[in-house]
Amino acid sequence: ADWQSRHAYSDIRYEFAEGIAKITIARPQKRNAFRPETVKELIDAFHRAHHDNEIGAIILAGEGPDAFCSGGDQTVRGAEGYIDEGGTPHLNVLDLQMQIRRLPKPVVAMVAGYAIGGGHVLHLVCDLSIAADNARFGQTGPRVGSFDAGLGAGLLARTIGMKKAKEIWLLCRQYDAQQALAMGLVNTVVPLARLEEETVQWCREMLQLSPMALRMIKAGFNADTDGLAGIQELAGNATGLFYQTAEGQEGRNAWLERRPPDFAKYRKRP
Ligand code: 2NE
Repeated sequence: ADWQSRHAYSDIRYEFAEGIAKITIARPQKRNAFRPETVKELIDAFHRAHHDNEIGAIILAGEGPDAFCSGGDQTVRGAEGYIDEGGTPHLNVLDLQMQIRRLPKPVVAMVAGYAIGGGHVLHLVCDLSIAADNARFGQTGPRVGSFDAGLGAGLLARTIGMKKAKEIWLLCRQYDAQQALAMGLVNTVVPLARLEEETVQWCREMLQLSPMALRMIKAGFNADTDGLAGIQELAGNATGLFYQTAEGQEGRNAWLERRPPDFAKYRKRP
């Protein structure tokens, strides 16, 4: 794809081509570990992609062949969390995880190299994961004094099953791309040289499909895991569809015209 930069950031790149946004964590010297500023920029970029009518699918990637993301930047981890340049501690990647789930467009993780720790959870929360043959997956929390007992645990268990999810967290091993494929942690594995081509092809296929149907089915997949907030997402989409009906518009019109609404003409569907 012919990527064009759409906004300049310091820690990430935000590019666009063919209705696809590509968001790339660009700290390869740290295996694309994120610091609070990185996450702040990612949240901003995902917000742009969310609200851009031209964009129908989003790729999340890491710069270079060595890593998708190695999680929180341990060099800025202070006594109270990951410290931003102003000295304030954060765990703002949890907001990013939920943002990806609530975003009503498919998000595809394009994984070359390591997806480790909080970086592993980032690929997990994406709707699809395309892995290069050099990809390696794992959690390190219990080794480095951290854990993600939210989506990092529960969504992992729902994705690959409870026993395997517990193994990943309780032993902190690494798994190669074929092992990840076998446990249903990624959708496909391709040679590193073909990673972007394959990922873009998956996005192109989704761009041929109904955006509303994709939006509804994504919300449906996430609804039970996200509880009432997940149902709210699904319900908000239903309200959006209802607004587009004559029946929904009759209520608005009646109010604007200062008359009682006439809903009698609408079918009481079985
Ligand atoms: C990712 C991994 C396995 C890569 O190993 P390797 O051997 O390919 O590279 P190396 O030499 O370890 O790393 C290259 C450079 O990147 C830095 C390293 O310190 C090294 O820097 P230099 O020595 O060249 O200056 N680097 C790598 N990962 C980093 C990180 N996370 N923070 C800061 N610098 C990093 C290997 O590097 C590794 O195991 N990395 C650590 C993975 C990790 O434990 N991440 C944190 C998990 S906790 C978390 O992410 C989290 C959470 O649990 C809950 C909420 C939010 C976040």
